[in-house]
Amino acid sequence: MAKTLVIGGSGFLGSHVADILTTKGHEVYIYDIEKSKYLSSSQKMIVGDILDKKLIDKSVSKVDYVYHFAAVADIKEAKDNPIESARFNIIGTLNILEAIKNINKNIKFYQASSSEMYGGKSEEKLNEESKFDPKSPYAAAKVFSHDLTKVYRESYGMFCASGILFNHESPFRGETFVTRKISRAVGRIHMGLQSKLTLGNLDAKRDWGFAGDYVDGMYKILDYSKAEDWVIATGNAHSVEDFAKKAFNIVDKNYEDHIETSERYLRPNEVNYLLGDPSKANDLLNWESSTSFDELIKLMVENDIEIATKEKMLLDNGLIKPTWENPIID
Ligand code: GDR
Repeated sequence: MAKTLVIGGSGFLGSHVADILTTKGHEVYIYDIEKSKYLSSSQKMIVGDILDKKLIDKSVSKVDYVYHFAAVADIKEAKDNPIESARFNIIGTLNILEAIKNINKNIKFYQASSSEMYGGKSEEKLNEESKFDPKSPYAAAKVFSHDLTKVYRESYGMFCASGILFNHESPFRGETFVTRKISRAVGRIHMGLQSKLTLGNLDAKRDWGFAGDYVDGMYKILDYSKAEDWVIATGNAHSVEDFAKKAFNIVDKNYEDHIETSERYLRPNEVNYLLGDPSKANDLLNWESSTSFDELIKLMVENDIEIATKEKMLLDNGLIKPTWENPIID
């Protein structure tokens, strides 16, 4: 049975990957600073810091595959705490690669690279050869880890692959990310629990796909005959405004009646436009994103209407207090 370590496996993407690997018959070890909320009975949990070299070594020595997601993934949080974030987002990767190099060079390694590395200045379709131009400490750290993955691949003949994921969303997305922030608000507005939603730059465009589809892409990346870099994206870009408009349409509301904008959510060095070209993964991995933009919005909004319905019931029964006029903080 294949043994796999998912570092950062309690997080959004890591827990999705841990799940699919478990269903594919892998023995899964989740490594994270906190216990996974989604831990299943067959998965093993290792609670530890990515900088704990001894524990990383011990954990790596048990497995055949390592997926590395541990990072401060919230771009604002990484900007506000750049030194703390760099510990995870830079040194963490180095710790894992060193462990694999020293313990067993046959272990296959997956690096979670990000479309943020491109910087998003132009409207070109971005592929594996496109130039990086990071705009935040988060993106700069991702470029470092991406390059390091290539260095270990080329210097030591290790199987080190990177998946350059464009924005990946699902009902499990954290509530501070814009798609979930919108779908949560739509659910609550629909149930009469809030009236306004405050956002930042409505013109920013992203290539948004369904995280469930992308997990399959990541699996295929380590299953491929060679370690390479891979863009995982839908090939379509939409604005934040498009997302909001469609999300409010689902509950027959006009987004313009509910959305306000505030400087508070604007980014100093904004990434305006990100559009991926997934041709290489389509052709060689036989992977493609199968959930459309409209389907993605629908599944997120429906999930959040269900959550808001439960909240309304608790409120009506006096079990929670109505403190949520504008509930999403950042
Ligand atoms: P992103 O995701 O930064 O692309 O990174 P996010 O959803 O935070 O922002 C997308 C775009 O929406 C604009 N925006 C807002 N963003 C937030 N969070 N809140 C708002 O109110 C708001 N209003 C407008 C942003 O300015 C931005 O342009 C995600 C993360 O998962 C990264 O870890 C990952 O690497 C990339 O996707 C791919």
